[in-house]
Amino acid sequence: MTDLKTGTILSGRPGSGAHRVVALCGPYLSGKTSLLESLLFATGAIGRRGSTRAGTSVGDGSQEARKRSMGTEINIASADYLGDHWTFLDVPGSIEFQHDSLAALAVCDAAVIVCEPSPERVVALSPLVRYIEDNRIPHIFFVNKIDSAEGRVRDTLAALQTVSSRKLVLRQVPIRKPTSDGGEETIGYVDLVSERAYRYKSSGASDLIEMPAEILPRESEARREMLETLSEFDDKLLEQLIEDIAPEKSLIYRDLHDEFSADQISPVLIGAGDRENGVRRLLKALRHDTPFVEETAKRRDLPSNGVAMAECFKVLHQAHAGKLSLCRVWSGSLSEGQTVGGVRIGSLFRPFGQRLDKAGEVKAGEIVALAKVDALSAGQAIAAAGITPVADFPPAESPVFTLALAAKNRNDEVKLSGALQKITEEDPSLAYEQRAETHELLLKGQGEMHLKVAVEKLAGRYNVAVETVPPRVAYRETIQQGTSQHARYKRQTGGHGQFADIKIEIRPLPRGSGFRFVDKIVGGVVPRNFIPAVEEGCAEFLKEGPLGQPVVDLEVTLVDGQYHAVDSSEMSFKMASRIALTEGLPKCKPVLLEPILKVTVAAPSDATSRIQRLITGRRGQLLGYDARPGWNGWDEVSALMPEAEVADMIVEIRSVTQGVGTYRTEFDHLQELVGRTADRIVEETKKRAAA
Ligand SMILES: Nc1nc2c(ncn2[C@@H]2O[C@H](COP(=O)(O)OP(=O)(O)O)[C@@H](O)[C@H]2O)c(=O)[nH]1
Ligand SMILES: [Mg+2]
Repeated sequence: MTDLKTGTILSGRPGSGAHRVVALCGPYLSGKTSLLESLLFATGAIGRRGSTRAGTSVGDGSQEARKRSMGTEINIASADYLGDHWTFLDVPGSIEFQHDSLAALAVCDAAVIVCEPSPERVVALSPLVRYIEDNRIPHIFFVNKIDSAEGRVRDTLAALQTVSSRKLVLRQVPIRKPTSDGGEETIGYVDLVSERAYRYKSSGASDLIEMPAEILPRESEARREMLETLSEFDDKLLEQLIEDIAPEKSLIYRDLHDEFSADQISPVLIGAGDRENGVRRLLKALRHDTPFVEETAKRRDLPSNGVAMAECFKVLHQAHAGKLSLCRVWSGSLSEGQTVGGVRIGSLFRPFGQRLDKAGEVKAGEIVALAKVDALSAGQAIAAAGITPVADFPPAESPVFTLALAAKNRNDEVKLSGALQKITEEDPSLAYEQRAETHELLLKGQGEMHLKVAVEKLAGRYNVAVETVPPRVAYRETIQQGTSQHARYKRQTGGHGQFADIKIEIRPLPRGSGFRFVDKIVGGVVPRNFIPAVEEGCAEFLKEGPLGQPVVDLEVTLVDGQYHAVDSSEMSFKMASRIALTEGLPKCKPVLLEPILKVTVAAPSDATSRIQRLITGRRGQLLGYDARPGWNGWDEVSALMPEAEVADMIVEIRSVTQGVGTYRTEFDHLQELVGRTADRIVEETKKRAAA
């Protein structure tokens, strides 16, 4: 097929047997997995339409997903439709599992954004739409659940336009009918290009019906809008509209195709995914307008020269199959036993829900699971040059929620670290880290549910039971005044004894100074070789001060001392400095220091005042707010907040922003903490030390 505007030859043609990939994305519960089920049923890929509610759908088949009736991982299934091969990537909608959607979007030819028929819910789409636009991914909006829509489609359309910088083109208008209870229901639709009316059925293709007379004014208004938008990118159509010539359908279809694949417009379709309404209309739009693999490879700057090349977008670790690298083949083909870039390709599988179908060979455009290619992980490609990173693959989001983790059974610790390595390779937005300051193993991710599912995976798939607790804050302590302290360590046990005598001065230093040791010994009252031992003894003691925390920002000066020619040793001077600090520090008004973070919260502007209240309610000090750069209708609020108050803040931020608000932090300073909170922390630290 030739692109009529640019003259370039396009390889694929609907019906040519090409392999295309469509991502189904959108908010949690908008109906993506139900839509997948209908797409598979309508194309004959499955013989029975299951449901997510009953736990019988192809998607969401993992134990974690079934338990919640909610997607926690990408679902993959393929179907043949009118001579083409389609793979659908149904991704979790929850922002906490967003990494899988970004990975799916990286390898798709087009995205279907499944949304609720409600203007109020549109804001939840904004980060997703923005990501899709930034990456120039052609996308269709599918306004779902039209059966239960209360408002009008045009209101949802207007709301969608506020989060979309591409021109939206409504391709269908609903046919509505009054119900017995005084409301209205959608019984079908008019296709605005063909100007045909259809009546929905509870299953199967909609029936062609006569155009209802009362819909005509709305239909011609919506059609006019559609044509006007398309004409913004096509002068020929514009001329015809100006001269009042009715455009040929073929011209309208061509404009829809070209402007969609060039990511200039986004078509808007309507339907009800769980009952196949509008599903065939969606399939047809995809069939005509979805770019082919070569075009997508070109958009991504990936090779499409016929030489084998596949990009891994997700890793799965399975009990039987071992490591599976889910890939899209961008160019050439892959077959079992072939060597690509020095790496031997073992078994190949086509994923279908939870099933893996063995494949001998896969072609450009397909989604395939490569078994046991250890070195191939998400964001890497396998090609003639070996395994190399892909430049524009989405990086993992930084974590916003953390828990401390421990194996319930101490013997499981080795198993735990192996399992963590696997689940974080499957999901790079999950991370773990041993934190030296608090001696905790931290699991970090995108929210409470995200970590809960990770913990379930550890137990369910790797048989490692773990306990989680909120992570400890890395408190410090310091002193508020100085003192002089004398200490003598003397022991006489059998043979030769132990003797050391020192006099030190302790004084506070400004924040950020750490620990400083000064030696002011004159005349060799403490021999040179013992002085480092005094410093070491102090440093060791300062790891846990009178309040139970590491002591910082103080100076210890060794001013005087005595030694014994036989009994003194490094050991005895170390002991003397411990005694000096044990007795001296409590006289220096010790005080707790808590880490204060600079926090920047990003949220839609209508939530800004609620975000500010949330911050001040958590001992935060507001620094100001501003428009979020490049984000229409969003603000950024900045504040200084205690680390302890930030730990679970994401839960509240999400609840006041329909899930889309987010934040980032950086360490700012340590700040003195006194009063009841400080007393409680000291108390808890003591209890823990005693336990
Ligand atoms: N009324 C109605 N409900 C739907 C429709 N599509 C999905 N649902 C329901 O919405 C809920 C979420 O569906 P699901 O497909 O799991 O959503 P996902 O989170 O986007 O994958 C389920 O209870 C579905 O039965 C629809 O078109 N109409
Ligand atoms: Mg789902």
